[in-house]
Amino acid sequence: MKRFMLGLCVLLLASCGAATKSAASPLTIEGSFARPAFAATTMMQTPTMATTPISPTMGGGMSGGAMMGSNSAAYMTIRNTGAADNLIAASTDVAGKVELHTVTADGQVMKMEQVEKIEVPANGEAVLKPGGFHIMLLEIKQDLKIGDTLDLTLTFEKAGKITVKVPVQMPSAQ
Ligand SMILES: [Cu+2]
Repeated sequence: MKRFMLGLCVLLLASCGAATKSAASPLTIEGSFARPAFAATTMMQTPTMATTPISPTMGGGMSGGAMMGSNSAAYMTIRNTGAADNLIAASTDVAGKVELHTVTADGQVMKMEQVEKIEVPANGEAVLKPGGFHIMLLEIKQDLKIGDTLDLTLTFEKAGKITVKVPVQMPSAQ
């Protein structure tokens, strides 16, 4: 009987497409923000055309799109009161592509590198900040102005999907 109830819960959760924060989740997202960015499409297309997906970018995207596009990055602190978890993906409507990145030092040169996951230690926290782990927002589809808010859905290995409202602002300190 208990097993049946559990299965039912899983089914109910799965049927709820855009999942928000579960009350039972041990994870809390604090101090999130994203850098301002400008969508190249607003300069290239009329507003009506911008809302119509006339040229969907596939996979890595077209080189022209990548050249014209603008990038942003989202930062936050993920607090965990439970067992170890991993941030494995993120998505948002305002970006064509979202990647998990870190910054590594190659001698004196700092460069960004894609990572498969960002660890959230048990009873600890993962800090995403400028110069370290971040969520890279590529192929920005609409202008991200200071004061705007974007919906960012984080996918965790154990906790599942959590959607957070991320304000657009300049990083206060490096
Ligand atoms: Cu990056």
